[in-house]
Amino acid sequence: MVAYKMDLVKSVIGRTSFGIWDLLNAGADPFGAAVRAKWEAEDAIRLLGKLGVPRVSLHDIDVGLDPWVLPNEGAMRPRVGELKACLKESGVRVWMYTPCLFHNPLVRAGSVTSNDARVRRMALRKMLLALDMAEEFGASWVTFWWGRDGAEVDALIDSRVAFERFADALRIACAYVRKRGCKVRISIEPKPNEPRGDIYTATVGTALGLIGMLPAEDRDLVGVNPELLQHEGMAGLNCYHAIGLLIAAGKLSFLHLGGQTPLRYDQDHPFLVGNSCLKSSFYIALAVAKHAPDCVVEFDCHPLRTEAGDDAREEFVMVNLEALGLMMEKAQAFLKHPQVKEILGEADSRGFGIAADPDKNLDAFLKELRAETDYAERVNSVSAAANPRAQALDRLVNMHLLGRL
Ligand code: XLS
Ligand code: MG
Repeated sequence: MVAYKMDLVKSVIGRTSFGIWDLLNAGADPFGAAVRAKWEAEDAIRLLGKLGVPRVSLHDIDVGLDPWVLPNEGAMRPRVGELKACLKESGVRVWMYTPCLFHNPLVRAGSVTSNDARVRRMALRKMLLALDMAEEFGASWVTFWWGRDGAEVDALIDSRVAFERFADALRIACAYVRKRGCKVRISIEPKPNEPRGDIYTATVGTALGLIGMLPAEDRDLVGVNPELLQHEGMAGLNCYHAIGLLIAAGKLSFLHLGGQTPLRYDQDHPFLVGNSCLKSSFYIALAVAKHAPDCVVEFDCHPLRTEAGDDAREEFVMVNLEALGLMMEKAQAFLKHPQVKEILGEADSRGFGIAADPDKNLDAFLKELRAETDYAERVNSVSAAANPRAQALDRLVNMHLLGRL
C-alpha cells in the first residue's frame, strides 16, 4: 500500500459519505465474474466506522430491505433493528436512503412511467416506503433514481405522459412528506442511459425541468444529486456547468462523485482515477469550494475491477478521500492565487453596470442602456471588449495542477 497523505484525508473526511452498494460491489460486470469477496452490509458499515467516515447511504435491495423480495413489509422490522445496531456501534449515520426501482423484472418497462397502472402503484408504494425507512434511520434524503424509466422503443410510452407520470408520483411523495411531517427531503438523480438505451430523467437540466412541473409547495421539498463526473460525462456534457446550474437554482441536494472518461459506459471509477479526469474534477472542486462549502460529497463509484485483494475496499475508500482532499486543496489555493485573482478581477460581478435597478424602474434602466453613444462603433471593434485572457488562465490551471505555479 502506498502511504496515504492523512492531512488530505482528514481535511475532507467529515463532509463525506459512501453509497453502501459501492462497497459491496465485487467487481462483476456484464462480461466477467466477481473478483472480490462477497460482503454484507455490516462489513461495509464497519469499514467506514473503522476509517472514520461519518455517513453511509443505504440502497434497500443491498441491505436486505427490498419489500419486493421479502414476504411482506412487516418482515423488514428485524433487519432494520440489526442495521441500526451496527450503525450505532460503528458510529456511522445514514445520509440517504434509496429504493431500487430498476432491478426487479416487473419494472423492465418502467416503474412510475410504466403503461401498467399496477406497476406504477407498486413503484409509488416502494417510493413512499423509502420515505418511511429514511425517517426511521434518521436519514436526510431519499434519492429517486429511475434507472428503468426510459426506452429503447419510443412507440411504447408517450414521452409527455411519461413526464406527467413522474410529476404525479412526485406530487404524492411530497404530500406524504408533508402529511407525515418528515424531515427527509427528496432528491432526483439524473443519468442519460444505462441500463436503458435512453433514460427519461437524463440530465441535471431534465431533473430541474421536472421539479419545475411541480406546484410551488412541492418544489421546495425536491432537489437534485448529480453524479459527476459519471452521469453527465457519459453523455459528453460539461460537469462544471451542471453543478453550477444546480447551485444557481438552489437545488444541489448533495453530490455523487466519481471518475469517468467522457462518452464511455458508466465507469464509476474512484474520484480522479482514470485516463482523463483531472481538469473536470478540478472544476467541480472549484465550484464546491467557492459556492457549496457545506455540500456533502458522497462517493458513488467502486474499486476498479483490477483490484481484487482483501484490502481493495479499504484502499478504495482511502483513494477517494485523499483525492477529494487533494482537489479541494488545489481549488482553494487556486482561488487565492494572486495571478489568478489579477486576471479574474471583477469577473464574478453581476448586472450590467447600469445604476438604475431594472426590477424597480425598467424605464430608467432601458433609458440608460440605450444612452451609450458609441454602441455602433463598438459592434465593429474587437478591442472594445476587454481581453478575457482565457488562454493565460488555462496555463495557470495547468501549472497549478501539475505543481509549477
Ligand atoms: C446509478 C446510480 C445509483 C444511485 C442509487 O448509476 O448512481 O447508484 O445513486 O440508486
Ligand atoms: Mg449515484
